[in-house]
Amino acid sequence: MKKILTLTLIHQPPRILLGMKKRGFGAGRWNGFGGKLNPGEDIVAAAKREIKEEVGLEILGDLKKAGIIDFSWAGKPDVLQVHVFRAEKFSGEPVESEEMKPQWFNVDRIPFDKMWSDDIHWLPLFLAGKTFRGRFVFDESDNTLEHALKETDLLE
Ligand code: 8OG
Repeated sequence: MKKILTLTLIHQPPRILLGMKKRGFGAGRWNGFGGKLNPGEDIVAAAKREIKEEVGLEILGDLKKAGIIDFSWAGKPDVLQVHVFRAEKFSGEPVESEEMKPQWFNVDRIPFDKMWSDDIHWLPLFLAGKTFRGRFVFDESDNTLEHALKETDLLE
């Protein structure tokens, strides 16, 4: 079964806003903001809702699609399809929520050792303003066993 999720990173060079996930899936890792779609909700609306819920920010202007990545675990049929968005402008101040503790990082000091193991592969493309399509397979400890990643202009 394929599940669609959103992931938005707020990038204001030379800084990027990440959140420490405090509970649930991916707890203990720095990440962008996002989650599952509500029934009937479109992907961009879901991405904006999650940013508001998790870090209290209203995105100004368009969310730009940066990439689509399929994640799966070896031997398991389920696929998480994560739609990655970039945002630049927002109104409000980042606030800590039940789910996330936000912090700005300089792009030279991204805490990859406390992030999902795939991020070190695709985040450089994101930071360079590229669009990409990727596929990662993890082991049971979420280490990347295999991956494919390419720059592409064509994102659905
Ligand atoms: O609703 P929930 O908090 O479970 O959503 C999970 C969030 O984590 C969602 O924004 C998508 C994101 N996410 C994954 N897998 C990975 C991954 O491997 N790397 C990164 N950076 N984010 C991920 O679900």
